[in-house]
Amino acid sequence: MSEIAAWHAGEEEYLQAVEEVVRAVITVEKADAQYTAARVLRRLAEPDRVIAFRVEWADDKGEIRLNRGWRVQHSNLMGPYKGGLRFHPSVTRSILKFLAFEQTFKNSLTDLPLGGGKGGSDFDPSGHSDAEIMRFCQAFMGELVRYIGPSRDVPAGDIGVGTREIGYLAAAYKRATGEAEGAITGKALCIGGSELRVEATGYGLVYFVCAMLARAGEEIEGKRVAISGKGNVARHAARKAMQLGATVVSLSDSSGLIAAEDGLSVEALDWITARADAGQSVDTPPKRVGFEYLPGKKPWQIECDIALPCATQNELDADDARALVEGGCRFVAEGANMPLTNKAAAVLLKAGVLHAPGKASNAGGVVVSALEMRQNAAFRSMPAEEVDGLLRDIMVGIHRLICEEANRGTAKSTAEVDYVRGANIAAYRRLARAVVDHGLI
Ligand code: NDP
Ligand code: 2IT
Repeated sequence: MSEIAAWHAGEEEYLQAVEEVVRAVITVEKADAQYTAARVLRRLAEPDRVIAFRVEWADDKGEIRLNRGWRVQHSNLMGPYKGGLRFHPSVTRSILKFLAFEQTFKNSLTDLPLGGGKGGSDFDPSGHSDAEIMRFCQAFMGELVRYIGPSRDVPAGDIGVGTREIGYLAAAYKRATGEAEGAITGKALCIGGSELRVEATGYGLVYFVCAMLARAGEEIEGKRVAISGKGNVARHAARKAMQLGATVVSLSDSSGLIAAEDGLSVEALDWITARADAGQSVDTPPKRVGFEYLPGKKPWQIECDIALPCATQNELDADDARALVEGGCRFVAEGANMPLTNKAAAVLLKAGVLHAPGKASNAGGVVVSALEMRQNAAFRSMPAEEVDGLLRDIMVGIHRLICEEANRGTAKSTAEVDYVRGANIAAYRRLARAVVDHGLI
């Protein structure tokens, strides 16, 4: 780690993500002469390349604005670079490097032919007109286009990049290349998107949780589920959990907590969705929707059986983890990427709370992105039921793979799976094999 820390000095999020993997897999690498000789971990800790560029665009008054853009192409060992684009003022090179690194491990768990990448900008879409967002997307793609393509690098959405932004980005790609094929996923259905891509991450997260519960001899019906965030992932996780009979006790956003001790209603979720889609705040709910908005608060003090952090990195710290344990929470599955600090993860492990890392439990989004690529390449679209069935099977398959890995060579009881360790080792084994098979790249 010391050489890695020196090479990536000051990039805290990146080092945090790499350290978690190194801690889990170092003994596996050291036990294998081929992997040790190939320096697999050291090589995986260096992205293939980090592309940085200036994005200039004009606002509605004609004034020139500048933002920074990046694409981190982490690894194409398993297939084209694949991963989302994030537009948020907090975006830095370190954050995109950690996300690209995680994506490489996540994508290898899916067993689909996908490498790992991530990109984005420090542009903040909130408060901008539609026309400004479109001009920004056109300018961003004006640079990105030279680095991507269907068998090279296929971006998608993430925080601040949804179906609207993907449409503008896809159009700019078409205009610049003259190619109509899909070099970006998350497109609206009418322009070559897939059924259920919007819902995929949240639904896949709940399918993964159902597999965790089934292994422990339990089911989701009747469970209390605390969720953070009110974006794409959070809302669809809430929707699926409610459909399956769970009580969703919270959502949240960057300003506060949506608390519903007796359970969020479908009407409340619809209201939140409509407000969020219109860029309006949810801090003054009408009485009929039946939830409270508590500024500055987080969901983890509310008693729950299952916690699903679905907002952003490091949103859940050691104190929050202790509050969850005290409130009776027994399952945590990450919808966001790296939402737990390392200390929070240690608290859960010590307390015996089953904790699924995002690289496993939030893989549903990239899985349906891969199905979108498959449909684009085949000039054929799949019905929603077929996509849903494949999504469910792949999430259950990732769960099975991790449990097999976590229990390899141990006599642990079925309830005691270390999902973090299992996911990291299972992903590492696939990547290590590919590193060795490629020789020097
Ligand atoms: P959205 O932009 O739709 O929603 C993001 C949500 O997180 C919003 O509620 C936002 O609050 C909140 N949030 C963002 N940044 C912060 C912050 N710094 N502090 C507190 N809250 C914050 O994004 P997604 O739902 O798509 O993404 C959420 C998480 O899921 C991210 O970690 C992303 O990487 C991960 N993910 C997304 C996938 C996808 O397919 N979209 C796939 C796999 C993982 P506010 O409403 O106030 O802006
Ligand atoms: O973090 C993620 O997995 C995503 N934002 C989705 C990536 C994708 O290519 O669909």
